[in-house]
Amino acid sequence: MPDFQHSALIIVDVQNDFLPHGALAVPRGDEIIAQVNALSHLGFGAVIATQDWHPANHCSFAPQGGPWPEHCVAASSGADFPKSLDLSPISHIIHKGMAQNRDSYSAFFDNDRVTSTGLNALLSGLSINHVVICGLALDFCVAATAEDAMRCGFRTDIALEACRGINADQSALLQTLRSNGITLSD
Ligand code: VGL
Ligand code: ZN
Repeated sequence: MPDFQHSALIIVDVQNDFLPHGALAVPRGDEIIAQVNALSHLGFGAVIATQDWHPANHCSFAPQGGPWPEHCVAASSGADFPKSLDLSPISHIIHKGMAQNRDSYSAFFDNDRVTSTGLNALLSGLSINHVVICGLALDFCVAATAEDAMRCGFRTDIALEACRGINADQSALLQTLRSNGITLSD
């Protein structure tokens, strides 16, 4: 059992655009929502939810030369949490990817590895030393969040049953995460 008082749950990018029929749908992404809702009621000291929150002309979008279809435009319905996600246990919401000229996969830092979202200071201020991460997509924003959580000194678990990835084969990724000290639980 984790020491819940000093543990935070980080729910990464459970947003309509990453669910089936969304603009950047993660296969079977909807299957995690019941698991996420169960985790969020376990009594974590903080429950953080992130939202990918891009300006309309974000550099990650294909028309701007980026790798992704337009998704999660700030305050659009695609950026909303799905109705099935229980918002009541969520203590803090972190928006990321708001700068036009750089992306932010991680909940902690932009992809420049410099600009902070403030999550590290927020968790440290709450005496959190352990994080459990779940959400979408395992191979992008969940993995980047877990790697940064380790770098920031948190004991870091990924709740695999409450994650789905974009790529079909996650085995190399899981090996890398494990070798970086991240605990994969199910
Ligand atoms: C994500 C691609 C682009 C994610 C966000 O949440 O994993 N992936 N923006
Ligand atoms: Zn994005």
